[in-house]
Amino acid sequence: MRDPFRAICDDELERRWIWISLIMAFVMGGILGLYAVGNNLHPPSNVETIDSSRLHLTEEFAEDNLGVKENDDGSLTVTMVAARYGFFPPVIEVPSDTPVKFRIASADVLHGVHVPFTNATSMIVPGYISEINTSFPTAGKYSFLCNEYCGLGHDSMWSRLNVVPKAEFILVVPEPEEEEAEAEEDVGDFQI
Ligand SMILES: [Cu+2]
Repeated sequence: MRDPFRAICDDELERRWIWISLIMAFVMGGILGLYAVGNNLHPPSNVETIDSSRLHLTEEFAEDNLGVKENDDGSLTVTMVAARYGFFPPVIEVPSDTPVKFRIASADVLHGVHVPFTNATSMIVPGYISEINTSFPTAGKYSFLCNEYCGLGHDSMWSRLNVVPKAEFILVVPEPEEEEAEAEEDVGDFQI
């Protein structure tokens, strides 16, 4: 077979290296493809914009509304804010074998999220809401890591994800009435 690179390169050794570098590029691309398919990784498909500087004024990403919520179909939605240098709320608890949708927005710069040993990974781009749809078959303590360099404190930007066995999971829903009552009590103490 005639070497197709003969037309652009006369030197035999150089042509050999062109082939070697092309083969290396294809092998590396193939490994990436196999890894992505084998680990069930998908490119993010949700395109939803939000004003990152006003997250606290939105209903969904206001501080009181962050955390785990149960949907009508039994799946869970976890709403989180990524900000230098942490994820809020800092500890999340979800049951195993249950569909979980993470909705995460950045309050400042580009962040990322990666949960090692799972397929949960995404960039968190300011101005967009990142969505990750996954479920965790194995109960345990997982780390929720930022994997995009976001500043000097990036190394310590991580939080905890506890996956508890489905039968043991109890969703704690804060009751607003109680909080109000406590607040009134506090004011009463202060006046005395
Ligand atoms: Cu970071």
